[in-house]
Amino acid sequence: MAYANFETREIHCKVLYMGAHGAGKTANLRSIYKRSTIRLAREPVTFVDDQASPYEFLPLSIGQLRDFHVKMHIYTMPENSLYPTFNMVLLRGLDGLVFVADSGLAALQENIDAWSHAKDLLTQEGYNFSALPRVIQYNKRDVETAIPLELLRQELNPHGLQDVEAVATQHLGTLETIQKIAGLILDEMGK
Ligand SMILES: Nc1nc2c(ncn2[C@@H]2O[C@H](COP(=O)(O)OP(=O)(O)O)[C@@H](O)[C@H]2O)c(=O)[nH]1
Ligand SMILES: [Mg+2]
Repeated sequence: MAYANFETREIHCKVLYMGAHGAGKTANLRSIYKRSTIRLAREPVTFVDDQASPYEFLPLSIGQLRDFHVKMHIYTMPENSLYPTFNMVLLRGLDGLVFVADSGLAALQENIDAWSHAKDLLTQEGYNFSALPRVIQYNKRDVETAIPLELLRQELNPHGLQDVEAVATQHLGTLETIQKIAGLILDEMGK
């Protein structure tokens, strides 16, 4: 849960990136790191689960809110992890969720399954899924087989959540995604 430390004048919040294997979670973290101006870490931290599906962490400063410095703790969770207890720990105290989808046609079913899996995991952990700040990112807009945006929206975003088009490997849409989720979280805190 987001918290404000009045002594250090910091607000901390926790965001998790989920999505099918290969959708671009790692590419997002790398891009955010590369494009962020205030760095809190030397690079994203990788927790190797197996080489192909790492968990990652990146602390990020996202600026000032009145006289508070807002810090975001960003994690990625690999799909199909062999460590359910690790997932449980990562899921504790979430303030927001970013779901990264691969826009390529061949990945559609995997995206749908991963999105439904994300919902199940969060619900099992006691979250009211529909009340949690969520942003959907349609990544890999550059691939030849990219599904038209409106169709992707129909499949993955019937409720009209905030969404962003991205090409993480070209740093397009990655910071915008963070800004959107941060905006939703801070709105929520303001309530
Ligand atoms: N063409 C293209 N490739 C991407 C994009 N984002 C990620 N990739 C590639 O897709 C593969 C899987 O990305 P990765 O970030 O490791 O996916 P993860 O499993 O969700 O962490 C890698 O080879 C990336 O370079 C993108 O926007 N466009
Ligand atoms: Mg990854």
